[in-house]
Amino acid sequence: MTSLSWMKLETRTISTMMMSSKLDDAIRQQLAAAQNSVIVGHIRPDGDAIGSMLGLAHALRAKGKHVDCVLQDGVLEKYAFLPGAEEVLTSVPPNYDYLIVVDSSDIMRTGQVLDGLAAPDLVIDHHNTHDNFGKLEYVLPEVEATALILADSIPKWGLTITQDVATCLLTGLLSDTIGFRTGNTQPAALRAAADLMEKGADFNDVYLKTLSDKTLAEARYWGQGLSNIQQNGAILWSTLTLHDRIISSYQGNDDADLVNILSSIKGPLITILFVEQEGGGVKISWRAVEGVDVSKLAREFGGGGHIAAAGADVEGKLQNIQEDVIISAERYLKELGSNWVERDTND
Ligand SMILES: [Mn+2]
Repeated sequence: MTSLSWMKLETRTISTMMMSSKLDDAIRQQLAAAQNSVIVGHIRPDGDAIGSMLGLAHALRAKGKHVDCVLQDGVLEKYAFLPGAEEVLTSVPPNYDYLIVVDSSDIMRTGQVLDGLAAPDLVIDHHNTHDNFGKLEYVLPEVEATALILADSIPKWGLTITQDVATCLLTGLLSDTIGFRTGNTQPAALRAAADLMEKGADFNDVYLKTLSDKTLAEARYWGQGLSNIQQNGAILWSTLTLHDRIISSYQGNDDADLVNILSSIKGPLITILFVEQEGGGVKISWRAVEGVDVSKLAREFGGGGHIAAAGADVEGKLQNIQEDVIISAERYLKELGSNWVERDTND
């Protein structure tokens, strides 16, 4: 395990170094020239997508720029407290001169809002399954959150971290690290959070609203998901059906972060959550312990993400998809198991 953590640190150092100052210069010039930007985040937006999008928007607006923010699914009620959340659009307005996409591993993650448009001018992301789709790509797969990349880069790009920027970026950072709980959390993330506090972000308020506060409907929806838990060997999974959503009066089409509760259950190597979607299809989330790479499994089903946390949207019937996904996880663990044995023998 020690060697794994060391490798992670190495990768991050190398990828950060590879992010050349030439690229930062190009972005600074382009942002300075742009007058009317659009920033797009991903479908079923989480705190990092919303916080990164709004944070960058506030930084550009502070320079007198016009910026529109676009999320196909809009902003969840829990993030309505963020400055600028009320102005988020659900489609791209005409006549923009600069298009930015944040926190999206591929163009499909943005939904249909970019259909028929030219490639984005700038893509900022941190997923290790990232597929390039922008004219400029600013991708650091080992950084904990897109918001953390921005906290680092906004000053380099000639912009200022105002109080509004700080509040939005801290939300993204706390959301993706689940309050600095994820295995990839590095000291720089904690330092960045301290800096954002000093720029005026209210840590306690952001923490409670992003990670702690629950509505009654969310609690009931969790209850459904918790009673649907199943386990087979090292794999634990649960399901949220459309029926679960209706009887708990939950309005979202996501898992209300139930996956974070499931992945806090000790024992399994892989945790999977299936969320049935309207019109057929299933949203799948994978979580893994250190040493297990679930982004590979998500890739098999057309999705992607991080080594320890990944997702996919799959068309088809819940039951069939569930069987296929669990079989694939079992097969992967079997392969991994034999590799571990081989490695031990070689050592
Ligand atoms: Mn993210």
